[in-house]
Amino acid sequence: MQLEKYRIEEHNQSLLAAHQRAFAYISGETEGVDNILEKLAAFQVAIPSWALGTGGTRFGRFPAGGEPRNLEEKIEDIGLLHRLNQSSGAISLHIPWDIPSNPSHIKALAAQHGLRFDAMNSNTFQDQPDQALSYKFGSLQNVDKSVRQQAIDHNIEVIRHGIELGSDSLTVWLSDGSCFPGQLNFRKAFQHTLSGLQEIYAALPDNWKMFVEYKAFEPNFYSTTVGDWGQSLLYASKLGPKAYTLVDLGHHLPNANIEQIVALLLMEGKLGGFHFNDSKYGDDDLTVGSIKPYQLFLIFNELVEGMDSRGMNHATDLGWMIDASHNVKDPLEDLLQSVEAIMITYAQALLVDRKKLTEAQLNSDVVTAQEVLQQAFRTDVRALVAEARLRAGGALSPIGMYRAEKVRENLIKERGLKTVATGL
Ligand code: PSV
Ligand code: MN
Ligand code: MN
Repeated sequence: MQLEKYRIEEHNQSLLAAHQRAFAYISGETEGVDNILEKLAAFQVAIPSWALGTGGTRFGRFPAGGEPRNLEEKIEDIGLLHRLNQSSGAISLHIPWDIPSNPSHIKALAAQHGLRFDAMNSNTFQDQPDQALSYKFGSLQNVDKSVRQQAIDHNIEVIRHGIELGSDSLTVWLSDGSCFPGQLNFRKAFQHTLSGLQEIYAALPDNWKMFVEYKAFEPNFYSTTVGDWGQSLLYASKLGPKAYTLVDLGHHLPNANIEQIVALLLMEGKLGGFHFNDSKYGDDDLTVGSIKPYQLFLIFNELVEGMDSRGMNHATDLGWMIDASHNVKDPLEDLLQSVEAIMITYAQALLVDRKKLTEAQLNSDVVTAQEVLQQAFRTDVRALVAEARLRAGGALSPIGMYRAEKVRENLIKERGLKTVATGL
């Protein structure tokens, strides 16, 4: 399915007058609009290869058809998203769900769509059909040395695939842990995991980073061996300068102050990347910004402040990825909504009057501090985000255009109604 340039232009023409009115208003109210537009245009959010099919948990999956049947088609789908929003210029692969059998062809195809390869993800949380040993009782933490070795070898193989594709980071998420008290020795589980990570770390090329993703619970419900940011930071600190903590928004205990975690990890130079999603209860993996948009804003506020204070480049110095997937929406529309929510929130965080906020903090003026934050959060920045997209060649209304062009219907025609993409 192709989205021709002229079709995007026609679509934009039909919405241009209304957009220009809204943009004229917000740009009149905002200082440094060009700078904000440049930052928005540079900001790219990676799409995981496993989010392109209708998601499912361990419960039902209700695919609506036209799902990508292989990695090539996944790249085409992300290419479509990127064409519409100009902000999804990267793909993140999960191995072995998406093994690139012909890496140079895959790399070239991605480049044709303007996509680069973001972090590679290993998978030692499921047993694969041809796998010698089981991860039932964990992978890197396992009491059996040969299981640990199998998990180490897999991660090194993932790095190898990543090198071929031009990726420069590895995300390690381990489901290791225990379901019952007494099942494992916490200290030994930590030490085994650390020494496994050390071997994987040793296989990283010089320019690579390793992201250690934490998660409070699930699938283990008593303990998790990389359970929170403290444990992740402990591993990352012991591993060395190429290792960082990765924050997945859904991986905290309820009501955790994620923005404070972000601020401190940035301060320590140990924040590596992000998995965006939203949740009400646990690791719900719902559309970004659909449940707690103010929390997302407070997180972005810390990101902007912390990155600026360290002279970091917002677009390139951290890994940004969506990690969301569920079973009621068209996955491509869902991803467009998630990316839009991220861009809107980023724009709002760029609007925060930092000088005034610092003054309010120094005067312990709590009311003004709150006013400053909420002034930015309550500003309708959608025309700024749309203008950045327009200038980059994207569609003024990505979802509007997706529907008008009947993308899903066309994908069903091309690929069939009964296709199921790999993933959870
Ligand atoms: C685990 O819940 C996780 O967040 C990890 O990032 C996995 O790689 C991903 O989800 C798989 O869906
Ligand atoms: Mn994740
Ligand atoms: Mn998760």
